[in-house]
Amino acid sequence: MRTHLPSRKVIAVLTAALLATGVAACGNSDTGGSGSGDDGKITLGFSQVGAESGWRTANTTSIKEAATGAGIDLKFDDAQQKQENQIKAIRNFIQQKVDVIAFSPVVESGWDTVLKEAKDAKIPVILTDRSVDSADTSLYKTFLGSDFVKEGRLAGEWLVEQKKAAAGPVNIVELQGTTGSAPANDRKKGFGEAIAANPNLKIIASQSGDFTRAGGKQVMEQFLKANPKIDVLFAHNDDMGLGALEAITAAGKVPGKDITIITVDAVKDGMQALADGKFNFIAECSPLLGPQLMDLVKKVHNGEAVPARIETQETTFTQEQAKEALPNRKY
Ligand code: GYE
Repeated sequence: MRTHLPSRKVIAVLTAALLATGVAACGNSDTGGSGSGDDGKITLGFSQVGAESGWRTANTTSIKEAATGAGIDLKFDDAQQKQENQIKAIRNFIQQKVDVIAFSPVVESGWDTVLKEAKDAKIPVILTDRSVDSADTSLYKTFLGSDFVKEGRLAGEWLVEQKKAAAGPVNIVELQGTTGSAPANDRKKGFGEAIAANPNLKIIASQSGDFTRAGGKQVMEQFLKANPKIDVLFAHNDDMGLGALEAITAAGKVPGKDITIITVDAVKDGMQALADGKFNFIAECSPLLGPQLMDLVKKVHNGEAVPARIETQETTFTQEQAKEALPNRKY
């Protein structure tokens, strides 16, 4: 048997590899380092759902700007709409000993274990935008966000009023948000409860478009193929409604006229479609949660008591109201 001494070339390759790992570890400031201390700033680990919609983009901007404004050191992670990525990000934040963790849970279920880990590490958790269905509410300090059931109900009540004179069946198709997410579950519930007031109003098809334009377009194409008579579309967000517009136009129908379109969010593109007469009604959902979140971060970090639930203030828009509001719309 011959023993080999490492050649010069091998040593050079090994050194390069070591250097590369070293550089990567230093350069990865988003996931490395420790919590507060060095500069006295509060460190907030925030796990965002993804970048699936105009709402989400506005929400991310609001959070980043508010953190900078409040002098909070933000470690931001984008989970690309995957729960496993959010769990990983939260575990990273725990390891880094951040001061506070906030996140917008992509789905409602399956958080108890990781939330318990944060609690054991004595890191307070704030839920923003979406909630979890954990029975143990001591796993988080507060939930800041909208009342999604109410949004669905407002959308449904508007439709009931519009169609009160309808003599025959009104066929509704529903584009649901991400399966298992709080806004999809709750908007469906609120809308369904409201339209139960008129037995003529029937949901004939309901499917997830994952809160994206592409999803909305694709599912609407299927709806149109399978159902010759569609009177109403209820989309759980503007983006899916905007995607559906393309499918509706391609099928030779006039959105806003042949098909009444109701959405949720009221982001700029949605409001534009409403002002243009392509959408008929929007229930607002505000993404501007950043300033309130940073306030809460400071309070829980100081050990101050905070309300268990903080609800966002919202309204609704008709086509006329959208025309008025559009010039001043920030997102
Ligand atoms: O309506 C949708 C986004 O959780 C309220 O998520 C949020 C929803 C919003 O993708 O556009």
